[in-house]
Amino acid sequence: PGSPPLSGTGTVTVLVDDVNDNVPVFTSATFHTTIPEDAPTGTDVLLVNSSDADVGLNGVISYSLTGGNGQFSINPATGQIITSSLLDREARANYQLLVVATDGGQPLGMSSSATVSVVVADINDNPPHFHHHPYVTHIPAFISAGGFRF
Ligand SMILES: [Ca+2]
Ligand SMILES: [Ca+2]
Ligand SMILES: [Ca+2]
Repeated sequence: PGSPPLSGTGTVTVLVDDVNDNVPVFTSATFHTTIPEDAPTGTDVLLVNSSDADVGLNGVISYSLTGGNGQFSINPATGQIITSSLLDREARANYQLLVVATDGGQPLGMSSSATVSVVVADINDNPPHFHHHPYVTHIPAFISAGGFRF
């Protein structure tokens, strides 16, 4: 004879501190896009996307952009690349941008990068011009102003 064993159920919650062990991952290592040379300043060029498996700040991504000669800028929070000035295909027809995604890990975030190749598409914005001017007009010097009659 003995007392029955006591049993019961309970819930134990284990809190796991997240460690910043995941680097932001872009959906692609390289992106390609085309934009017409007459695009106004502020035109959407491309939305780059990356994800980070960590939680909290360790998974919050901010974007920065280099290259592109100051012609492009990126929204640090969304990854949206826009034009920041007017383009001219006759001056430069393509750009290679480097986008870096950095998470908010402390003390140092982890980062990864992707390249964005931008082709500037031609718009017919230059009228044909003559290399030589075949028509040379002489206006006789003796005709005074107001001397023409139409
Ligand atoms: Ca991370
Ligand atoms: Ca042009
Ligand atoms: Ca053109």
